[in-house]
Amino acid sequence: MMKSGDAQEGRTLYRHPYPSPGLAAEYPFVTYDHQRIDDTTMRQRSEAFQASANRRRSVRMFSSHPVPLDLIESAVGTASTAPSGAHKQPWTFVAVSDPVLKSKIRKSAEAEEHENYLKNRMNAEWQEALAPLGTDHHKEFLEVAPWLVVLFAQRYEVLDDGSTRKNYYVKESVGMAAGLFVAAIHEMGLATLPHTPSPMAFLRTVLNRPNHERPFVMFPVGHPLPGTRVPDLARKTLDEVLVVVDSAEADVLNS
Ligand code: IYR
Repeated sequence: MMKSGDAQEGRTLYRHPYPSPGLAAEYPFVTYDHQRIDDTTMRQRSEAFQASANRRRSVRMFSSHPVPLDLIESAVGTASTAPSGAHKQPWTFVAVSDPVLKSKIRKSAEAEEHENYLKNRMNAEWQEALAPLGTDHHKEFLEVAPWLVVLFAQRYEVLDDGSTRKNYYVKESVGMAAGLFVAAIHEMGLATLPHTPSPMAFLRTVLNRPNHERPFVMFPVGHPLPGTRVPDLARKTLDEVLVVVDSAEADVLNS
């Protein structure tokens, strides 16, 4: 329920309210389902979320222990809440548990990565950046993990009559969906690794996806192998990733 004070605030802050009466007459609108939370509770929730997010690690050794499909469905459902250009939701998630298909995907990925690592398709600078992670062309996890979830970006939309419509900001949209997928998998207690075998066009053929879909990233999903090890990496500090422009800072910028 909106209090009359809030309605008043809206009238004084905005000369061009959204939606305009004309827009609301033409398209359906609903009141945003939102409950105002006090600062203390927001801090608690935010800190708990950050602490959980900060425990997430990309894992390369998965257990083969099965994971029920409904958990994958739930993560994809969360991912698909991502904001997208013109609300086109230009993504398709393909969840693979079939061992034969997983094996095919592993073989193709390893063949490409063999070229990358051993035939110098990745230059020295790139290989140097990867050295602390110790990645190589072996991708056994693609077969061991109970699920491979392949995320495709829809370059355009194909309507039922076969005509096409443009999608907008496809990479940005699909990137945000990918981030939410990673968060959802982590939050439910599973692990994943954003994996981009390069090039990965083979995924479209192997999974029989239409021409307007391009593989974007794939995610082996499962329980981490007990005792699995990850590189001892630190995350950048807030100082390194956040610039706050308050009035004092803005004075400097504007002078
Ligand atoms: N796609 C290769 C290489 C690779 C590249 C980056 I950048 C990484 O962060 C990790 C790996 C592979 O999957 O091995």
